[in-house]
Amino acid sequence: MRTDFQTLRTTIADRVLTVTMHRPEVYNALNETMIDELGEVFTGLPNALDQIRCVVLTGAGRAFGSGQDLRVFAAAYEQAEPIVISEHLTRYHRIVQAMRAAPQPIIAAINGVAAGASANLALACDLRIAAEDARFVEAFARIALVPDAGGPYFLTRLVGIGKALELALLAEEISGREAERIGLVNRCVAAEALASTVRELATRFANGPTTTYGLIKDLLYRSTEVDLATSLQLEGAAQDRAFATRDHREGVQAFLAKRPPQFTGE
Ligand code: T3D
Repeated sequence: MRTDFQTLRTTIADRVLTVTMHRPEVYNALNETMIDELGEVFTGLPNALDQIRCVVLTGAGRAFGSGQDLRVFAAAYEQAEPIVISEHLTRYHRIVQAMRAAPQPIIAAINGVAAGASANLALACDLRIAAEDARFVEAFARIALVPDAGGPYFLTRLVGIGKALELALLAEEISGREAERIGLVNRCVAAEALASTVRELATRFANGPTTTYGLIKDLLYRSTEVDLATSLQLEGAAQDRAFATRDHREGVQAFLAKRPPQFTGE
């Protein structure tokens, strides 16, 4: 995976890829380059399993991200050829679909404000850890847009339709603590503990059964969309595949030998 991105900083350490959205002067607003670079990183994950077994997505400076760069919109209104937003959105959809398809667990480390499409990219991650001073805002209605970038799908599933409507219609900020209380984030921690909390989780995932994690992700996400009978079929098919992994055998052998398992991700 290349590392010479214009709008991202990426590092790989101990099989954890950290992706930092890096336009701090505009709170990491998503311009075309950043959207496409994120798409490139996340679509590359299935082919990088030997190097990367967990991903952390975060923002540089004081924000996780402020959503779509609104100066790009303002410039687009002036163009003779109007942009078709649904076409533009497919570039966000590429990121969201790739996050969901990646076998590696993806953690959002929410270090500050997360607004609009940036908030919704955090929702598309598998786990969210927020700093106490993080803020979330489904900012879309403030500029008379509907939530996008996967927000309608993930927001309703994470907090339920009632809270999702409140967040989307009022477009008011909520704190990291409130986000934890309503289930929008998994954990809210003191700002100074964010990096160490995320590192601990990421290390755990990077040493875990990655193929099985991918099966778990796929099974649980798909189970939110299907009836019981279909979910039971899906779990059978997924368990056949998990049962055939090296890591499953290693897990059982380690249990019987009373030693910690050494998972390779296969
Ligand atoms: O197909 C498509 O692309 C459609 C997709 C749409 C997806 C969307 O994301 S729509 C929603 C877009 N985002 C917003 O509407 C949020 C706009 N920003 C804000 O409401 C606030 O900036 C924040 C709540 C995020 C943070 O507020 P605050 O008071 O802490 O900071 P600030 O002073 O407003 O912002 C700091 C700087 O970042 C400031 O620059 P300056 O004045 O110091 O030079 C501000 O202009 C800049 N900034 C913040 N958000 C954006 C931005 N610049 C460009 N685009 C932004 N979205």
